Amino acid sequence: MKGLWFLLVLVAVANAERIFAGDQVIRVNVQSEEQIQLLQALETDEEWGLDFWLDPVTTELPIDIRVPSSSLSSVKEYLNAHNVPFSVMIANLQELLDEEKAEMEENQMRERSTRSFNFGAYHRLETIYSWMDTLVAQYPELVTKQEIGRSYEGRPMYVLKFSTGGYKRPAIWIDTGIHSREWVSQATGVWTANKIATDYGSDVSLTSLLNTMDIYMLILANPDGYAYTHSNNRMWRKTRSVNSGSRCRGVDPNRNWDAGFGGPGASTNPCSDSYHGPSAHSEIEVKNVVDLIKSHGNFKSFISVHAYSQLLMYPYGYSCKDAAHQPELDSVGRAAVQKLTSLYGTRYKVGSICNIIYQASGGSIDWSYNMGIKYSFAFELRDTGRYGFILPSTQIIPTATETWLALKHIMEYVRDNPY
Ligand code: BHK
Ligand code: ZN
Repeated sequence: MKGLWFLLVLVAVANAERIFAGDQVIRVNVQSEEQIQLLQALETDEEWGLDFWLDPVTTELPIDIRVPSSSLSSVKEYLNAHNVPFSVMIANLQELLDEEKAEMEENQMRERSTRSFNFGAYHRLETIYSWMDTLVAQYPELVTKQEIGRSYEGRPMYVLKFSTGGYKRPAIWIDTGIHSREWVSQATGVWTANKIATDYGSDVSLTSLLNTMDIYMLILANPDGYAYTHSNNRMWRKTRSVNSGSRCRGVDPNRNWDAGFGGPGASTNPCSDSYHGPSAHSEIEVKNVVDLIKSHGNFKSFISVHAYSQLLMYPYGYSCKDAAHQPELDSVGRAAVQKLTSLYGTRYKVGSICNIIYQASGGSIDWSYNMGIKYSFAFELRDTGRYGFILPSTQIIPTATETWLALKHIMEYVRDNPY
């Protein structure tokens, strides 16, 4: 009898959703290299269990850290003792998460009773996958769904292909959600796919684009991670693969590409959120994309969408040297951001990954660029840290709408500048 109870409790604990009661997200404004090193020392400190939302790398950017409630006083004492200024961005993370969950559940009920899909809401994986079938059914002449492989845990990975015909036309790649907790990325992917389908035939420029080019969208680039953010841990970023010899799971799928793999700006520690994995393309989710891009062979643009910080970046991340096409990429990026900003005044920074955030090796757009896909870009969507990864769903449509202007600019430029 006792054994049975023990088992039940074990199962409950194993499947329990992580709560973040009393956790705070603090913003640290470091003022020197020494202070950065002080923070870096805490990155893999297991005792305090800090979760860096923005990494400690330069003095030019804020560092956002989720501090577990149990470590709050120690962390604040530590920062004060070293004269490191900080402010509290999110005073009680669980409160935000509870609101987010309640909103999702309310919306789910509404969607079920009205048989509709709300683009201004966050959705679970199953809902997004069944919405994809609706979109394909609505626009069968334009949209097809293609399984590019399975995730580590066996979930299908679906690409939406927008094509009006032809064989391997020059194509544009857009992936969202490679980091599972960056929810506005996947939500923007869903909105954007719908936008492309509905505007084809009425938006003259998009129509001309789709008459000569294809667009591929991978909305859930990290399906296991995404499912896990709903079921167990809202703050999960990596894949869910088992790391041999470690009790920590997952690889950072944006450190796993064969571009400066294992270099600076990636971790060798399987417990780190930027763990690069045992080898390049070890993650099946990354390998599936690599195989599709290689076998297709005619991608002209590769765009990867993250959140948050409001940045538009181009290669390189693994090196701080200028890419061969730096001036052109910079001017395309600046023009794209100008369009984005014109809608609601949202401000973006433009630059190479290494120059505007930090050196980061094994990133997807460095790989695509080195594969010869010149127009390789990465977005970091809203916001700049007020809500961070927990961006309220009221901001999904405004974020997607402004981002569309930038995406469209890049795509039109690619159409008008064949190479
Ligand atoms: C984006 C693209 C390529 C290399 C780095 C980045 C920054 C991104 C990351 O991989 O560390 C930051 C991030 O997830 C938050 O979206
Ligand atoms: Zn990311």
